[in-house]
Amino acid sequence: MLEKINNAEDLKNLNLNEKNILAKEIREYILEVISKNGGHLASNLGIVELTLAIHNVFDLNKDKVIWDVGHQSYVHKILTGRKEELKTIRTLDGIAGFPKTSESETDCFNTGHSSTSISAAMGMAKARDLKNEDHSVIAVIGDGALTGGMALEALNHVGSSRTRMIVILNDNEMSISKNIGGINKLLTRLRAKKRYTISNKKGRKIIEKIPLVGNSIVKGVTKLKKSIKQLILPRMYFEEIGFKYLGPVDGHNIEDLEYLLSRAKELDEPVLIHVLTKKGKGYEPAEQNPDRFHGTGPFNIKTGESTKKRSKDYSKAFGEKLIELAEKNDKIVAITAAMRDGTGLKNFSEKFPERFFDVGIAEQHALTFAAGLAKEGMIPFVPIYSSFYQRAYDQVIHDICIQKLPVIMCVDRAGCVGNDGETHQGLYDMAFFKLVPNITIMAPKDFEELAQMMDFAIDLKAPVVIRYPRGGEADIKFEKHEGIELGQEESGQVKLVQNELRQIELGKAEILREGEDVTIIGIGKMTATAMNVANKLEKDGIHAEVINARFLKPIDEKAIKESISKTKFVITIEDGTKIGGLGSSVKELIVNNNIEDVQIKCFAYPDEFIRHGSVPELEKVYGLDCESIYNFLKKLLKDNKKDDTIQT
Ligand SMILES: Cc1ncc(C[n+]2csc(CCOP(=O)(O)OP(=O)(O)O)c2C)c(N)n1
Repeated sequence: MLEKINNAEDLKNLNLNEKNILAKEIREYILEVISKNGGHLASNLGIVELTLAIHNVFDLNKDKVIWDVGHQSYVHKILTGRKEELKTIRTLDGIAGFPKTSESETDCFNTGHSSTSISAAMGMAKARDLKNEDHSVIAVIGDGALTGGMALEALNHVGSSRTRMIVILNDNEMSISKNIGGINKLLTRLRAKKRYTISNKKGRKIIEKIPLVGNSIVKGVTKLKKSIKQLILPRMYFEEIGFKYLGPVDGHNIEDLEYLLSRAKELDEPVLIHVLTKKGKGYEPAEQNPDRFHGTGPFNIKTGESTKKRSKDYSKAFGEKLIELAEKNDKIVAITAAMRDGTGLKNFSEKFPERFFDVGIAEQHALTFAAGLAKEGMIPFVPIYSSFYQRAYDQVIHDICIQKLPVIMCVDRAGCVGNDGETHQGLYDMAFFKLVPNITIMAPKDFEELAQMMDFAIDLKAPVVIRYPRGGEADIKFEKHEGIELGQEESGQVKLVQNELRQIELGKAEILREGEDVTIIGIGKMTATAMNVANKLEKDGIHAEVINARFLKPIDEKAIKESISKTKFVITIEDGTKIGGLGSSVKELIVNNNIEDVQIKCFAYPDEFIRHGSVPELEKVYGLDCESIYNFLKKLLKDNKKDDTIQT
C-alpha cells in the first residue's frame, strides 16, 4: 500500500481494509527510519490512524491543521509528499523533525514548543472569518500539551468567542512520562464514558429526531437531560466553556474517526473531539515503555535496545549531586515541568517523593511556584531545558529576581542541541538572563565543576543560573593540578596554577594555563574546546593563556583585564549567541576599561536561527569546532598577530 501512496489524494480511493493495511505499513516504515536516525517514535506510532482520518476528511490544500509540539507529524509528512525524505529526518540538510512552513504548504504553522496550537488555530480561524473565507481550522493537541497554560488560555478564549474551529484532543494518558494533574483527572473520567462508534451513531440519529415530538416537551426533556448530564458527565467541562464535545472515540478505528471528524466539520461552533490512542501502538517495546521511546536515539528494532552506548551525561550528574545534597539538607526541593527523566530527576523523585514536584508542561507556573517555596525558606532547584526557559522569562524577572529569591535555575540542554533544530536550540539563555539584575550566571566545564557550582549556589542565597549542555563531558580531562605550585613550569612554556584556586568564588574565573601570545576564554563546555585549541597551538610554538570564565555574570574583570593587557589579543568561545553572550561581555569590558590596542574575535552562533543536524556538524558549519578555531589562530599568529583585518 505504502508504495502507492505519495500524498493525501492517493488515499481517497482506498477502502477500510486497505487503509488499515496502510496504517500497519506506515508504522513499519517509521520504525525502520527512527531506529536509524533517532526521533519521536512512540507519539508517531500512536497517531497513524488519526492522521489518516484527518487527511481523508479534510483537504489540507485549503484546510489548516496545526500539530501541537509537532513531534507527532511524521505520518503527516509521509502523506504530504515527503515519504522518501523521511529517511533524512533530523539530519543535516534533511527534513526537520517538526512541522516547517518552509518545507511544505501543508505544514501551515511551525511548532516545537508545547501548547501553542489552539492559539494559532484560533488566529487562523478568526482571519478566515474576517476575510470571508470558508475552510476548516484544526488544532491537534495531546493530553500532555493540554496541561500547558497557553492551551488553557486559548480554550478559554475560543470557547467564549464561539469561533468555528476544531480541537482534536489526542489522549494517550501520557505526556513524556505519565500525564499528571487535575486536567488528567478530568480526562480519566471522560475516558470511562461509552465510546462513540458508528453503531451508536444510529442511536444518536433517533435521539436527534426527538424535536419532532413537540416544542414544550423537547424543552423539558432537554433541560432534564442537561441537569442529569451536569451531574454525571464530566464532558460538561468542555461544553460549559463553550465547546461542543464529541467523543471519546477509539483513535485506532479509522471508520469511527472519519465519522466524527466529518460531523465536526459541519458544525459552526468550537468543537472538541476526544480521541483515545495508545502511545507506541504496534511496537511492543514502545507500548511497554512509551516514555523511553518518546524521543529516542538509534536502537535495535528486535530488542528495542539502544545501539549507541550511553555514557554519563550532565543531567545525570546533576541528579546524582542533587540527591547527595538533599540527603543532607531537607529544605532542598526539585521541580520539573513534565521532564522528570530528561532532567535527571527520576531517582530523586523516587527517593524524595514529597520533595519532588512535576507541575506538567507549565514552565511559568514552575518558576513562580519555586519563588513561593524560596520565599518560605525552601531551596528549590528547577532544571528546565534552555529553550523552554524562554517561556518563563517574566517569572524569572518579576517573581524571582526583583525579590532576590534564592531559586536555583538549572538550565539543561544549554547550547546547541543538534537534531531537534531551531525551536530547541538552547542558544539564547546567556543573552537573555544576562540583562536581568540580581542574577548570577555560571557554566561548568565538567561534571565536577557542576557539583561545585551546585554547592556554591546554595550558599549564595540569591537567584542563580547554572547552565550545562546536552550529553556528556568533552573528551578532554582537565588536569587536577594537585601539588603543582603556582608558576611552576610543567612542560615547555605551560604554567599551571595551584589547586586551591579552583574553588568556586563569586565572579572568579579559573586560569587553566598561562601564556603570552593569545588569551582564549571559554565558558561551560567550550572551555574544553579552548584547551584543545591551546594544546594544538602549543605544538606550533604559540603560547595561549586559557581562561575558564565560570561566571558570565558577574564576569571576572580583573583576571580578564590582566590577561588581555598582557597578550593584546583575545578570543572568546561560547555555546551561545554572538549578540549578548560572553564575547559581548568581554568587548564591553575592553571598552569600559579603555584597554587599548587589543584585538578580539568572538566564536559564537550568528544572528540567525540554527537548523538541525548533529552538534559536531553544526559546530563545523559555524566554525566553532576545535579545528576551525585552531586554523584561524594559527594562520594569524604564525605571521603577525597584529592583523587589523580581524572581523569579530
Ligand atoms: C514548552 C515545552 N515544554 C516541554 C516540552 C517537551 N515535550 C515535548 S513533547 C512533551 C509531551 C507531550 O505530551 P502530549 O502532548 O500528550 O503528546 P504525546 O507525545 O503523548 O503524543 C513534552 C513535555 C516542549 N516541547 N515544550
